[in-house]
Amino acid sequence: MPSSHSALCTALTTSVAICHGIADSLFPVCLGFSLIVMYDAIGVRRHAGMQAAVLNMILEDLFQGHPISQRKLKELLGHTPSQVFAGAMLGVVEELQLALFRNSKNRNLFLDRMFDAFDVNRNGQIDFGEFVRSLAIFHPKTPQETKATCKI
Ligand SMILES: [Ca+2]
Repeated sequence: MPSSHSALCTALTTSVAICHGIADSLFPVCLGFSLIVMYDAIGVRRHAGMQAAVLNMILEDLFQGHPISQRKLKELLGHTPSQVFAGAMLGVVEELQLALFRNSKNRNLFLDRMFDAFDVNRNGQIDFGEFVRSLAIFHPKTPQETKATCKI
């Protein structure tokens, strides 16, 4: 089963990347948070589940017929790396689909961001000068400082 924690974290990170851009300071915070959660799912939580399975077996063997507790320790705590990867991809794909096709305003967020990047004077129209100036961002000889000002 894909990791729902990983899906949630990558969906959050993808959403921040779409809405604010990867240059925004919020993006590395979300990315770091996602990586920590996924690392814990594979590491700490998974191993705690494995330890719980061993403890349950030991308690069964030691106190056979005389259980010290009716409740067993929860063994399914973490995820395998492939479950975390599947969860992470699920979050990214779902968030991208939402941004592209199914948001509440039935608008394409990527196209809106592209339009906003081209419409420099914010008059709701892209004139020829804005179009040429915006395309120049993609030219290999455009200085990096100029490219950095483009927030697509
Ligand atoms: Ca304009």
